[in-house]
Amino acid sequence: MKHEPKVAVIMGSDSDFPVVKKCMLMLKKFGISVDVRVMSAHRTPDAVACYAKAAQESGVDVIIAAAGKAAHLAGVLAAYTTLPVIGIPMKSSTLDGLDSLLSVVQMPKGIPVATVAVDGAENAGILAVQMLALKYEQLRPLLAQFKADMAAEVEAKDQALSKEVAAL
Ligand code: RP5
Repeated sequence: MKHEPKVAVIMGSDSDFPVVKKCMLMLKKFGISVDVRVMSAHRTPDAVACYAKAAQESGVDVIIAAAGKAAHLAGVLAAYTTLPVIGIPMKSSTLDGLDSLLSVVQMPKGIPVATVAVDGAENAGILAVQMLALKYEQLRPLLAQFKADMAAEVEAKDQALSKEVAAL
């Protein structure tokens, strides 16, 4: 059976899903198969450990983990696997996500977590696709097109604004 690119997107709580959904949609845009799960480093630690240990064997290439507050999910997953782990620090209700950001990014040496911005769900998806493109060549032109589309959008906005300014 031909191996297809696969990403695990794990969140600490279903309350994270409205933000995490943007990551999932980004991955789907590139045709990536996504395993979306709720698991908590604190509330279901055994499930997190089991998932991380089995991930590579079950065809997962990259793990994305979103969590808020004392956000240990990405770090704990990374402790149990050699797959690359991308962490999304969630904007929390009390400290605006600074707590989550520091918990995800400040990993001790030896266990890295590639951390995106607070609530940076889309970038987590894009970064995962860029990692996958090292192995799955068919993703490379799609990433190039994605960048070209973004540039065209900015150029269109620049032209529209120039017209608006000229008319003042
Ligand atoms: C974290 O605590 C979750 O990732 C979430 O961001 C935060 C709040 O979780 P709930 O209390 O809404 O379940 O573990």
